[in-house]
Amino acid sequence: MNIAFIAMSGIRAWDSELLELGLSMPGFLERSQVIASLPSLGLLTLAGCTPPGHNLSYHEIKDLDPDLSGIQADMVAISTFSAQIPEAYAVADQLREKGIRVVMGGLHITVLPDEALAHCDAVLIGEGEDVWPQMVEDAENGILKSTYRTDHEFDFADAPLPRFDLLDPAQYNRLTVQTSRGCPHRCSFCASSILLTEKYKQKPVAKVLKEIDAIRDIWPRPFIEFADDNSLLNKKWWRELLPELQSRNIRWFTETDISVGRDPVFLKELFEGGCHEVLIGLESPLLDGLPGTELNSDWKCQQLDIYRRNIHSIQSAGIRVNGCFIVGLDGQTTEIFDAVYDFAMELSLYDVQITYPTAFPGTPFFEKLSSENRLDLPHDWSKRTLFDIHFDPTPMTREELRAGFFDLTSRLYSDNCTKQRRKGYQAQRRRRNNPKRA
Ligand code: B12
Ligand code: SF4
Repeated sequence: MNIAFIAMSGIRAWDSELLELGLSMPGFLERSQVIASLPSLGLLTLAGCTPPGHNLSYHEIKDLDPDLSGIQADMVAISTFSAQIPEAYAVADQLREKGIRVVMGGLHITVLPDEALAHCDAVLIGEGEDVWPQMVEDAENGILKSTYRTDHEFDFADAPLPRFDLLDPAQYNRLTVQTSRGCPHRCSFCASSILLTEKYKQKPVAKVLKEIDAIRDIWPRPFIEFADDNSLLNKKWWRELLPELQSRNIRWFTETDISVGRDPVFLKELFEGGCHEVLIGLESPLLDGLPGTELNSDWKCQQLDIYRRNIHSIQSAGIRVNGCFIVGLDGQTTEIFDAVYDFAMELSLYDVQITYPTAFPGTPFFEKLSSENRLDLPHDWSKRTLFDIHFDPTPMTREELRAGFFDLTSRLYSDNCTKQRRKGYQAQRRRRNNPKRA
């Protein structure tokens, strides 16, 4: 069969005033450009476990003609998150009208498979690796079922090599590798791979290196983004990987939690192993909004006291922190805007990300807002962008939240403020021990 993989590429946001503002903010624009051009690792992974004998092609939706004439396939696999789901369904409808079989999967479809089945021939609920080969075989034999479901945890020891060779590397400024899936925490709003797995599981180091080497075959000096929920928890595992990354001169970025700042020795090893930046969900610099955010043990509340110390340790070690704040959490008042601004400036956060709370389907946060009748109805999944308000906040009004968000955006991402934060970061590094990268 000819199988085409279609990724709903790009980032989404609908608030036109915010977009206009963002376009004049160097800091905002910079991050959007970096992240807008990442390929879908989910699809490349499926391509990697497709049984032999099929012709595979990978497409970003932004590169296809509106009539989808570039897609000549027997079957199309679409991966999408919530924000692009209406577009993805429109693409699926269009392809089916042409007589092409369409299958869908991913985080949104896993939660709402019946919604998707109105637009495609088959859905996959859960992790893809173990079930995808069966879906392909069934499609080939004309016995494709409508619903497939993973009934056990996928073992990362069997992880396939994603088909990076299907990409045109000139289209991307970084590529992703997944080292782990899941997270030991349970944040009420989290719609990441904790929706796919109960466990925190890691790929064998040798598999990760194989993926990195496959990327180096198409791109000699790549920048890697580890597409994990919470990467840096298992130091023993990283101590195996880091020297290998160092010897390959790999530069990388990842997402983790604030606990990484506790151990200066580990931070030094991370720096030497090519870690450039870590994205950390700080959520709030004030206690307001934090209680009840992490559902296992209110972990995020307990960490607030160490935010300053740990961020300072990480940045002093030469690793940039991208601090992420959610403004508009229940309990936050308009004080939150100045608090985030002051915190980012005081700590000289190299990068900052501010987003609205977002009710992704399948999350406890969604259930809470829904039971309190605070969500805009009917559900418009396209507003689940992190940058569009789609619920009634409390105690702030929507107007206060939006106005405060705009004001904070224009202050935080202004040229001056970005320069000042980055100058502060450089000073932190110099003051510590002036580390030089290998
Ligand atoms: C890398 C990343 C991106 C990249 C690349 C996106 C892409 N095209 O894949 C960039 C930076 C572009 C990005 C952008 C956005 N992202 Co993003 N991103 C991630 C991140 C960190 C990792 C995703 C990843 O690569 N996972 C690894 C792969 C292997 O897993 P997977 O995709 O789930 O695929 C597996 C299964 O789901 C399944 N599967 C997936 N697709 C399909 C399709 C078929 C047919 C089948 C059978 C199976 C299947 O099989 C795969 C193997 O098991 C996650 C956080 C996380 N840790 O999950 C957020 C995350 C996915 N992003 C999120 C969001 C909100 C966005 C944006 C909407 C933000 C915005 N305002 O625009 C945009 C839009 C994304 C887009 N255009 O697709 C949310 C999505 C939540 C949701 N339910 O919608 C997440 C979970 C983070 C969060 N804040 O909670 N993102
Ligand atoms: S720490 Fe991050 S990845 Fe883990 S559950 Fe919370 S939001 Fe999700």
